[in-house]
This record gives sequence, structure tokens and C-alpha cells, in this order.
Amino acid sequence: MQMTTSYSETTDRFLELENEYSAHNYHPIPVVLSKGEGVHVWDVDGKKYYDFLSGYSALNQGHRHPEIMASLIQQAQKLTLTSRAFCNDQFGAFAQYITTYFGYNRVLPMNSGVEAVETAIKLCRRWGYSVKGIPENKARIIVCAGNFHGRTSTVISFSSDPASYAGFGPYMPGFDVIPYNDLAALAEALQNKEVAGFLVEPIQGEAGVVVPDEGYLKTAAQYCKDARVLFMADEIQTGLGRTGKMLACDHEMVRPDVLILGKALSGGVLPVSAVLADDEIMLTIKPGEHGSTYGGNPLACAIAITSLRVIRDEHMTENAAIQGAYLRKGIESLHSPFIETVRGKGLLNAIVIRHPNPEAAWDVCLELKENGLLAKPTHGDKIRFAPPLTITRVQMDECLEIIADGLSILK
Ligand code: IF1
Repeated sequence: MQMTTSYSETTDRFLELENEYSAHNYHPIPVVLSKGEGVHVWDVDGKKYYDFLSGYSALNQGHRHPEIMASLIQQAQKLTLTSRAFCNDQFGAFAQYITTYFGYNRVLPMNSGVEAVETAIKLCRRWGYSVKGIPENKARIIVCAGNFHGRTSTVISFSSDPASYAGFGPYMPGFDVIPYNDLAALAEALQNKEVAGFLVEPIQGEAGVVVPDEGYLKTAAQYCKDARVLFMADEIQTGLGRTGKMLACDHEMVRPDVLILGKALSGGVLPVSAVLADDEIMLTIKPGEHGSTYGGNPLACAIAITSLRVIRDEHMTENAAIQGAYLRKGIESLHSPFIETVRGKGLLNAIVIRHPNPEAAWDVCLELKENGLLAKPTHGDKIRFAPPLTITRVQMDECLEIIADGLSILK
């Protein structure tokens, strides 16, 4: 039986509006937020919470980071959008900054994460035809079961989660699904000479923070190199310091042929995503063959430069490694019989709840909410713990107490 939660008339009124007038494409935790700052958010009744979801890792720098907000306000007072029909004084600076930051020749800017994934798919196919010499319309891309790369019709075509793909066919062809973290399966799939790319999350986020075996990424990247197949890392959720390295691929010193970024590229202010690659890949797309209205807009560029800079300046990546290890150790030391496993890297973590009640994870999240911490279950029995990378040790100690209290409702 699902636990009920108490909330005020004010909250109720906002929930009713959303229920009455919006699509029902989410089942949110019943809390209505009105303010955010750093690792905290406040609801419409003034109650304060720790944000342990960080906008699905779009808020690595915390809510309303002062320097990111300053860039937003400064640029918003000058120029917000030109389209790429014209040039602007922010885009070139952004392109130089981000390509130098990650060590690639070029960047193709987009907006949402899935647009960057779609862009990577198009780049990969085009490279397959014009460079690798795959026969037209025959290019294949290998993906992993349990993937989440977004929700467009193409991307759900290779999802293995019925909640993502069921009822949305017909599906885009050209994708081969193999088990995640399975090098033998990858080696076999790479036998096909029409394979142009391998698209993979270094850690599978939505699947419940599934961390592959040590060496998986390194070996997979080598297999791809040997087969002349592009290794494409979707670091939209794992990138930008989240896992305790700037990129999750950095844990194994893997340099993706195609790097896909999003979410925290904008510090949670507005959608900014990007694909990075070297000339041989990026220059296969010619003028007028790909783009988007807002891609590379001056406002996004100004925000993205600051969003990237503060991660380095404030050592957020290092803090994620330290506080994430502390969080996992603290949860493990609870020795809760209701935690099947604690897993993650840096501040991308999840616990798997073991309990006969299928709503147990949801009920724990409602209890956490009552006690001042916001988290949400994924795939039923997993609870993701992913606070902003700015969280301090003192704050983490307080959160560990709240988590312990939240678990105590399970009998
Ligand atoms: C939802 C979670 C899901 C992503 C990776 C691409 C995208 C995402 C690795 C697409 C987006 C978001 C989407 C949001 C919930 C959240 C999410 F894992 F982060 F929790 F769904 F799996 N690659 N992830 O994680 O980026 O187009 O959304 O900007 O759709 O419910 P987007």
C-alpha cells in the first residue's frame, strides 16, 4: 500500500493545477518548489530541502551558482539569440573554450541532451559513409541494453525499456543492442563491417547507476579502434565532474571519438548540449546539413563558459570524489537489511531497496521529503542520490542522518 504524505493547501493547489492542465507524463514526488540556492531548495510553504537529484545532474554546480547567474544576467542584457544565420561574439569564444577544455578540434552546439545524441548519430552515420566507406543507408550503431539516451523517436528505437519505447513505433532501424558491460558481445557485434559506431553511457544512469567492470571502457574503446568504429560516449549525465572525474571516461583514461555533453553544461539554467569530435568526423557535415534555432546562442555560450570554468576553479570534481565515497561509506555503515546494494562513482549514486513492498522505495522517498531531503526512485526499487557537487562534509553528515531516518520506516 502506497504511503500518503501530508502537504499544505498551498501545495495542494499547485499540484491540482498541474494535474488539471498539464500532460501526465511524469509522476513527481508531491512537493512544489519555489526557490533554489546551492544544495538547497525551498517549497511554497518555505520548507527547506537538500536536493539529492540535482535536476537529473543538470545542477552539478548547485542551484543559481552566483557566477553562472552573473553571466546569465550580463549576457541577457546584451544579446540572447542571433540564430546561426549570423555570427555572434559569444559563440566563437565558447567553441574555443570548450574544445580546448576537453581537447577536441571542434564542437557542434545543440540544446537538449537528446538533440546532442541525435547529432552524434548523424555524425557517426555520415562519417561511416564518407570516410569509412560503408554502403549508403547500411551504417549500424551498437548500443547497450539498459541504455537511456533520451526520448526522441530515433533514440527510443534502441531502448530496451518498454516504458520508453512501447506504443511509439514504428522504430528507426540501424541499431544493434548488446548487453552492457559485456566485451565478448561487443567484439562479436564489431565483426560486422557496416558498424560505424558504439554509443555507450560510461555509467548507466537511468538503469539505476550501473557501473561497468573496471577496464570495460578502456577495452571497449580499443576494440572500437581496432575495428575502425567510433567510440561515442554519452556523458550527458556522467560528465562535468559528476562521477569524481571531469568525464567518467577519465577513470580509464579513455578519449571518446565523439563526446556528448548536456545537462550541467549550463549549470541548470537553460538547455545547452554539445558534441565534440575531431575534424575527420566533424567536418563530414557541410553547411546547411544540420543545425537548430537555438544551437550556439550567445546566452547559452556565455553561461556554458562560466559553468565549465567554475567546475575547475572550485574543484567540484575532486569534491564529488571525496563526498561520494563518504556518502557510500556512510550508507553502507548503516548495515540496513533493506539495502541490497549501494553503488556509484563520485556523486552519482543509487541504493537498491530490498523489501516485499514494491512501493518501498517510493515510501522511503516520501519519508526523506518529510525530513528535508528530496530524492526519487528509478525503476521501482532504486533510489538515486546525486546532490550538487558543491555539497560539504557537514551537509553530507546531515543528509546521512536524514537517509538513516528515512530507511527506518521500513519494517
Ligand atoms: C526524462 C536520468 C533519465 C541522459 C543521458 C541523454 C539524455 C539523458 C545519459 C537526454 C536524460 C534525463 C531525462 C529525464 C530523466 C533523466 C534521466 F537518467 F537522468 F535520470 F531519463 F534517464 N543521455 N536524462 O540521462 O537528455 O534530452 O533530457 O536533455 O526524460 O525523464 P535530455
